[in-house]
Amino acid sequence: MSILVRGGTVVNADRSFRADVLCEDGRIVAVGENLEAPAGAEIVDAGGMYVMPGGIDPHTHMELPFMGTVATEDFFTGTSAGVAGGTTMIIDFVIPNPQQSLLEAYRTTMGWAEKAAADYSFHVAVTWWSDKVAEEMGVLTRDHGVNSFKHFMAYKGAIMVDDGVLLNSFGRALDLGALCTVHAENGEAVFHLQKKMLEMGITGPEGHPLSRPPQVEGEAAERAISIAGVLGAPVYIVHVSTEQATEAIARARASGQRVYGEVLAQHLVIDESVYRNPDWASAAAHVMSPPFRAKHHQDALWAGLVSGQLQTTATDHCCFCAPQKAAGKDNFTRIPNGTAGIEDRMSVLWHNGVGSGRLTPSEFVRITSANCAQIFNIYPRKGVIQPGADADIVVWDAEATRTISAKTHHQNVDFNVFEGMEVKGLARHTLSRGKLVWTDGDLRTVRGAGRYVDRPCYPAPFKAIERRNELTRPTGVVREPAVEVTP
Ligand code: URQ
Ligand code: ZN
Ligand code: ZN
Repeated sequence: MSILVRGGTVVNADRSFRADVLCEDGRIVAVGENLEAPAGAEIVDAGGMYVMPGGIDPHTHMELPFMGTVATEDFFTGTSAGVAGGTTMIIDFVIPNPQQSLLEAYRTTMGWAEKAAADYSFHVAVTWWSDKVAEEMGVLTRDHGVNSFKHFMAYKGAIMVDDGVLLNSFGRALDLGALCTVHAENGEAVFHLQKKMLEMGITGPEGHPLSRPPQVEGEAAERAISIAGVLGAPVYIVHVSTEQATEAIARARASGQRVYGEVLAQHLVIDESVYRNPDWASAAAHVMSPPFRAKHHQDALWAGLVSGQLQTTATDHCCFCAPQKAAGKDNFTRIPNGTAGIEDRMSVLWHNGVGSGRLTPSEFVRITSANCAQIFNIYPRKGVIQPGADADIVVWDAEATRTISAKTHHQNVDFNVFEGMEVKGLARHTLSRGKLVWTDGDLRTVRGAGRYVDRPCYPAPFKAIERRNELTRPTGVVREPAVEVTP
């Protein structure tokens, strides 16, 4: 089955150039000018449009059981909404209950994901520690293509882990050549402030940001970076929402530490005023963690993306409808945390990034696809338009506009945090492994067509081997143990 994407401008992370793209059996087989269409090939007219690698969203939670309920978006509807917006792969999460086998949770979540319409992979969360957890991390990396492990420093009493677990898990991941990712909020501080808000009679959604001030994220980001630094382990901070965390990442990177930062499309354009909306349901619909912030944090996040201090964008797509959010009607701490974004991330970033002059089209590809593929070790299979890559392609119409609304989105949720935003730039056609799954507003996804994407562990350079040898000079000065980085 051949498909020829003709007449467009290919945009990769490194350059843009006029070329046709020929795909066969799910892969890109040729990129060049005036390509011949094989007999029977399907033709996609990309004239006057960009042809980019499909977006990769490294942070979603399809059908997540959380806070006493289950997210309404499942792997089929969520990946379908994704391709409608130009995203062709997700990295979702396996989140074991504390004391639950990681492998058992992995198998259960893999079962849910069989219905996916586009490709997917999983970060596996370490929510407790034992020799068994360490052993299963090894099995997951060796036999199941997992190269990233997630850690929640928030959600006390549920999935929060302490510094001891971080040290054990980061160290184990380093030995395995896997990357650790972190939800960086000080969960003890959140718990303390939540109690304080309720004691003060603040029970509405406005209490949510008050119980998670920016310092709560800044401190946790610093701590996660320090712990990783002690071990010489790389670390990836998810949903960075504050100036403080952005600066912590920038300082660490400037010192040569391998730290990555991820930004949600939502945090770039929505601010904390949403929590003061007199409409309770609307304010509650915006309850997610970390919360939306004062506008000046958005400037820091954009600066982080433009400067390269922050590398990826995501959505933390985690959907709860009004009746579910209403569980917190009298107590904001019971509002299920999460918002949607997978269908709108690419348009929101194009409109506010490229449309505003902050980003070039190539930089847009970097932060929506290529950087994620490289960090999670699936490049150049994903994240680039070149022969041999999977034919995950979005034909991007930079001149078309649309108004975002829950009334028209394909996401299985009754609220859209970007409601009413007019955006310029949208996915005109989307190919998932060479199949046209979205074209001119027609969604053609097939349940179960998505495939699990193995992500191999990293080579040695991530392993900083610290030699413990006390070196003394005649002056008796003890030098720092030499740190050897394997070639
Ligand atoms: O914290 C997360 O990333 C999950 C539980 C989704 N919810 C949220 O508010 N971000
Ligand atoms: Zn999180
Ligand atoms: Zn999340």
